[in-house]
Amino acid sequence: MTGLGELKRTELSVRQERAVLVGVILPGSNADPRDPLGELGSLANTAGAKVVGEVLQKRQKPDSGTYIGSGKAVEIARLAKQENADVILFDNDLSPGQIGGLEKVINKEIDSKRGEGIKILDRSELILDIFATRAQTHEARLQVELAQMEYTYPRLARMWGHLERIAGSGAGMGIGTRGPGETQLETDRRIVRKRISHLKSEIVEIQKRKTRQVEQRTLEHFTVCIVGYTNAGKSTLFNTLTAAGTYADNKLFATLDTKTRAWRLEKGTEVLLSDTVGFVRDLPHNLVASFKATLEEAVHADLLLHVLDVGHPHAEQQFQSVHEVLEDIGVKGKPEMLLLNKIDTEEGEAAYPFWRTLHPEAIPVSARHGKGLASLTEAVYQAVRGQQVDVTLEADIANGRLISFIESHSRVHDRQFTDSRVQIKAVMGKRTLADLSRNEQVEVKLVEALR
Ligand SMILES: Nc1nc2c(ncn2[C@@H]2O[C@H](COP(=O)(O)OP(=O)(O)OP(=O)(O)O)[C@@H](O)[C@H]2O)c(=O)[nH]1
Ligand SMILES: [Mg+2]
Repeated sequence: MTGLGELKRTELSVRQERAVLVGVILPGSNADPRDPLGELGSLANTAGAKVVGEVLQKRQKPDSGTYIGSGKAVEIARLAKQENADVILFDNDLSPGQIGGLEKVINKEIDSKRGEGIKILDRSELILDIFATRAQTHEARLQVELAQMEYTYPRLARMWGHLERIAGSGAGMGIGTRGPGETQLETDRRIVRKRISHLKSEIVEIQKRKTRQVEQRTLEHFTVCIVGYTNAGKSTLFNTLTAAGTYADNKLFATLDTKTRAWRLEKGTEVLLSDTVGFVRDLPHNLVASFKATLEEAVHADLLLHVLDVGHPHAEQQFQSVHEVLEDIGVKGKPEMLLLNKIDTEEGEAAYPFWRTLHPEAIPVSARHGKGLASLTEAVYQAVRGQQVDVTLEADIANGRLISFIESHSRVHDRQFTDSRVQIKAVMGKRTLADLSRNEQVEVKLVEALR
């Protein structure tokens, strides 16, 4: 992947750079009116950039050539020059044509002698760039690459178009007069198309395998999935509950791949707990599609734990965005517990009573300090308990494997021994019981099932 790989890295990634943020507020915009560029700023920091300036513009509708209008673009250019910025980040999604228009106006104004000129990225490209650096599993990497290629392809094509005109000028475009550059462009385009179709088929294979895995797990266990807006504290909660040591960091999108671990509620009652990627408003469309797979745990879960950073100034919007994304990926009407997180902070402490009046069942917690986790565990236990049965099993004493299976998969409250038999009274999950009854090698007698 010669030419393309380089283009991607040099043109479309954000590192330790100086960034100017730009937002255009249209009627009905989703941005927070009190702090319209706040989230873009967090995203920029997450990508490693330093914000050195901000420009806001209210418009009735986007300018077709430059989105923001060329007068305002000149203003952005002056600010960027004054602040010695490397990159301009737009909160709005731009068409390839608009990026081209902006580059022209801005770089002309800056009178760039720095070769390439200043980079311009939109919000989706920024999110994709962050995803690209955070992706940890093979699957996540493939998914991000695909989304990036699909989103970016028209833009690359535009760059190529530009080069093509240079290659073509003066030389004519007839057969036999192709410049060497042009051949390279055609090769690159073919590589992109081939790569996209290769990525798609590999992802389909991985997803099939994964769906089978998740379905299998769901059959055997009660599954609980943590969801929530990015940076809400999902991984911290996951770690505290399972002591698994997942990466938690004060950066957006610290977790990109779903992690699943056993979470022991009390002896004999264990559920599978999954941590997921953070949600964000206006997720790039390609990403919603490709991340549906990493959210498969949420699709199949018996219960969702929705973690909310309750003291966050945009908590309400984040709460809503999470439900929108869930709906996008086809999760509707699933049992959900709302966790009001970060109540140890001043903001959290001030905000959670308000949320409790709106959602009386919500559980205030501090994932970081382990507060409220006993109530959470109890509530989840009750949810699982609704799916459990009281049983009396009878088995041969000599069948040690079976007995230890029963003891490790249930809560035994009584044992009676008679000659060569043992009678066990226990509480266990319906699924475990179903498994036991189905297994022909198991000499188990179901004496009674109370529920
Ligand atoms: N004060 C306080 N901080 C918390 C609490 N829970 C999480 N945090 C902090 O919030 C930041 C984000 O936590 P994570 O657990 O990484 O959040 P996440 O929801 O997994 O984020 P993504 O994976 O990026 O979507 C970290 O700095 C945590 O230490 C809490 O209960 N109280
Ligand atoms: Mg996380």
